Amino acid sequence: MALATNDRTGDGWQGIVRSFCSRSKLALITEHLTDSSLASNSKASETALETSVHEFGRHWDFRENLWESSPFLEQWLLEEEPAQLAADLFSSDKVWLLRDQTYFKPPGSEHTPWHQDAPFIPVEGCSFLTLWIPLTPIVSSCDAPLEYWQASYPCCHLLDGGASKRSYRRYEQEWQEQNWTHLTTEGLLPGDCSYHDGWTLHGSKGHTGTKDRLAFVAVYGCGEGLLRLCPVMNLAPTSLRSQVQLLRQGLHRSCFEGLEEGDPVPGHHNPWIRCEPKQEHHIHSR
Ligand SMILES: O=C(O)CCC(=O)C(=O)O
Repeated sequence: MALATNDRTGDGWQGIVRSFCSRSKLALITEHLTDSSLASNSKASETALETSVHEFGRHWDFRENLWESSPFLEQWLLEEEPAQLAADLFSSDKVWLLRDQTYFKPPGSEHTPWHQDAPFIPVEGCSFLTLWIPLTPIVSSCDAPLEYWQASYPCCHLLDGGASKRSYRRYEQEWQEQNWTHLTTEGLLPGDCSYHDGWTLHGSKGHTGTKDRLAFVAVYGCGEGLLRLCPVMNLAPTSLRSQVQLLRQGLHRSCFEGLEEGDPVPGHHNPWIRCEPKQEHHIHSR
């Protein structure tokens, strides 16, 4: 396993790992994930979060917590390559699985608006790490690579929470003018992956390529914290506050069902990984 990139600037933390998983194994995972009988959440109906994502990304195949109905996926995410990478990046054995997600986008699909993951997770006191695992080659900018922007100084991004293409381009232009660092997952192949901490700004353009762009996402938490559904966000724009509230409620239902404000996290729905850290790649998020 070779770390090709490991960029830590003022805020956020991002990197790329080449060949973290063999192509043959990833092909099996892809076959499994694209099997139409694999349901999300082991629940019969769509979750609230899935509904809200579908309302925006009309063409996306967005499902979450597939591990709950698939022992094969559960083992991969808790014991094998992604789990080992999470243990290594956190340099910790106190790592648990928050969720998995599919971002399967057919040609013509909508962009993913710029966002940070941490404000949407209803937890205080834990660090979060997202592994973005492409199942199809990200050959060019047409294949909707995941993109990252990092300021060279620590700052809190109070984005307006808008999902329009105009807002996406406006931010991109602003950050370019301010000489922020821009990173892209263009060039990643199945078997490679990209990772970011909960405070890294990321998004992806609309998919203008000709083949489906399939990405699988696993989000891990580190340490123990508390369930926090309504954080104080006095300075944030109203649109961001409502988006945070909506998504925290969605995650409450899909990942922390039965827990109440202030309860300890991880709860009984959130499994610990079964790996010890082997390599030192420290991740420190807040
Ligand atoms: O693949 C995408 O377009 C979005 C993925 C994402 O937001 C994430 O990995 O946190």
